[in-house]
Amino acid sequence: MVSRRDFVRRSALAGVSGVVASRMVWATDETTAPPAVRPAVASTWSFGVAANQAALAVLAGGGSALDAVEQGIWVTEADLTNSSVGVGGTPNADGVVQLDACIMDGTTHKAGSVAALEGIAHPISAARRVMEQTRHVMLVGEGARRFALAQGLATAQMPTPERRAEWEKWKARQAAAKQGHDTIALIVVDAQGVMAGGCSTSGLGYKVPGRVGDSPIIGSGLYVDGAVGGAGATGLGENIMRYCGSFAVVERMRQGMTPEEACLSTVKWIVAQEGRTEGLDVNFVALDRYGRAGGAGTSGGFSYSYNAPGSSQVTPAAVAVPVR
Ligand code: SD4
Repeated sequence: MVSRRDFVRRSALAGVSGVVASRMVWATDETTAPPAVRPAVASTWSFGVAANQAALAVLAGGGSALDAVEQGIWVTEADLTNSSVGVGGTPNADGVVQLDACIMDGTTHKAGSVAALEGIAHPISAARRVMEQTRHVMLVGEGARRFALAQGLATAQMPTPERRAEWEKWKARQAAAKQGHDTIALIVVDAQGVMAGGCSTSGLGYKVPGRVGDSPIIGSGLYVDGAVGGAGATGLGENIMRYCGSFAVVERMRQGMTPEEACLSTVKWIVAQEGRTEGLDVNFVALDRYGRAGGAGTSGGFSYSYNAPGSSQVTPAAVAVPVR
């Protein structure tokens, strides 16, 4: 039996050693640290540049890293030409748009998430409200929708007429699921090194109603640890979530890999497990706490966007070598 006094003393000692240990790690780390470029924002695909710029503007105006993530992703969610995110998203097999999103605070490791959310214009804001206004991490379906409405979040008519027409054509043909490639995952590091990230998607086009992909799953579509960095995913969620892909990338950065090395190593690991690159469609973007970005994927066509004050780049991601 541990007496109360013992317990208090042990806890205090554990607390002290915890502080010392983390300071030691910090000190060692800082001596070998690369020069930091902060603030910086990285996100999936070339359209991420507009979201990144909005995020940087929020930081420049004194907003927090979380504000920057939310406002950055708003830009993509409001873009009707983007057929895989927000209001312009592609519906499921029933013709209903079901949106997935999540957000994560790299400092506290708090997270919020919504899945299969219908009729709400900005699922990233619903995810943030889940994180900040409830004691939960994830809300789905009708419960998520009712929560978002109670929070006063804006509604939107979905699908758009264009997506509806596409869905009708698909329905007539009953073709294979539409392979959309527009999910946004966005990671921010502010000038002080505070990190946050978010992810938003309508998921795989014409999916089975109720299907949830990697994007709203913490550790799969997104993971942020402010002491290390953050990562986000895009591609075929079924192949990302079975490997906790974004968490795997962050853990590799924790072991000392650069963001690009960590993304590539994770993709190679998944490719090796699966014994194929064909049909895998697994892609990651990562940003570390020094503001270095990187990306890798199986698909070849994947690129990621990086923005910092005075710098805007769209970089084709490294591609994993096919298994022979
Ligand atoms: C999903 N990963 O729901 C998402 C889709 C995606 O680019 O990223 N498309 O599987």
